[in-house]
Amino acid sequence: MKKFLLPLLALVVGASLVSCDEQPRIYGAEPLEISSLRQWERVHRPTIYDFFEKEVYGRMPEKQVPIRYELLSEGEALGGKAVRREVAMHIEGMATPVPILMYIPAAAEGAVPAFLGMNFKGNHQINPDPEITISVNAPKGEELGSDPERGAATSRWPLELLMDNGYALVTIYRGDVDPDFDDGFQNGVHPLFYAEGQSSPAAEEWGTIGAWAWSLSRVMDYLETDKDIDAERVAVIGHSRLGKTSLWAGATDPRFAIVISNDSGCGGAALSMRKHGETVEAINKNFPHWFCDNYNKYSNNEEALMVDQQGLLALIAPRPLYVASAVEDDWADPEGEYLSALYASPVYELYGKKGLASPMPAVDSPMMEGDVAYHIRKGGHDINLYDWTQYVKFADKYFK
Ligand code: GTR
Repeated sequence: MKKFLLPLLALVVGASLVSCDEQPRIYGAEPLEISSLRQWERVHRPTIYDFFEKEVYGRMPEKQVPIRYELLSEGEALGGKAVRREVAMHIEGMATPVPILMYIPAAAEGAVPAFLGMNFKGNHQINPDPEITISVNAPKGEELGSDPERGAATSRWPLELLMDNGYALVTIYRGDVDPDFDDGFQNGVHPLFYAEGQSSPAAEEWGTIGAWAWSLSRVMDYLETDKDIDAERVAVIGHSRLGKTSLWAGATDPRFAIVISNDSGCGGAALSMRKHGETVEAINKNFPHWFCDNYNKYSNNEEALMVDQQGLLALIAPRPLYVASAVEDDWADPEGEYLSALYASPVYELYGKKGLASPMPAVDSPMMEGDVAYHIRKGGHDINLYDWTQYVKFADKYFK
């Protein structure tokens, strides 16, 4: 008799576990109150992940293309504070390699943690360092990329701060992966993945943000082989459209140990259903190549979204997340960015992590006691020393 009892018990327990699984639902722009971690991981997370893949950023290809990494140059930089390294990422089929630019603290003993982020205007614009190779794809006429000047974006990349605090910086130029204009996906990485006869991504396949995020993962593949970088301590960071990119990279690749979104706004951290500042319609109209085709369904139809952008942030849990805004950046809806991080917080709490506190903090009063951090600083749409100072502090909590 006894020997029948045990399997019977297992059957009953098993059945009740299955039957109490919550069903996926329309989440809207609400706090993600899920009854258990198990429900989150088994039901809600996969559903929400699937939604962002098929309806927002588009699915990345399953197919792999051969990628080879080649050391291009190495030398002392920043008056001896850093080692500058350039590594070419040769993606088979691409006309030009993607140069990875790295600054590694010279004083480091052993592998260091790093910040990895894409730049807007070309590697040579992040610092006046005359040894940085000029990005060949930083063309005239491309939006924001027309200025060939060395060091033009120095204020966005505080290398001294990073070196002094023991962090490496790793960056690539967005235009080397997928140029930031709508050409029907004929240039950049997309064509490498077309099936026979295909000439543009299907409605649920990746747009430009998806391609950029994918490329950050390919940089991560390289970092895992670089003995000077501790690949388990890499924070992915981005500003604005590249903040949308860092969030999607963080959601799709769990190797990013910290995820940082600076002024990412619509299609990034901000809630879309508030329709404050940039709307889904505006972003799809002005940047038709950023998202997948399916995202057009939500132009002027935000209520139809299964979940708002808090769902994207929750996909990053339990890894530390930092969302930041700027007071004058109303187009990116600071309050919507804050609320989104707040509404993702219950998922962090399921993992025993500390979510974001309420109410929204005052200007220049970063909230980083928990694992979901937020600040709103004075000034406009930009990433500056103030922002980076907070990100270094936050990273120190986990990486030091
Ligand atoms: C704006 C766009 C935003 C933001 C920004 C940027 O024009 O409306 O979504 O991404 O560009 O990337 O600087």
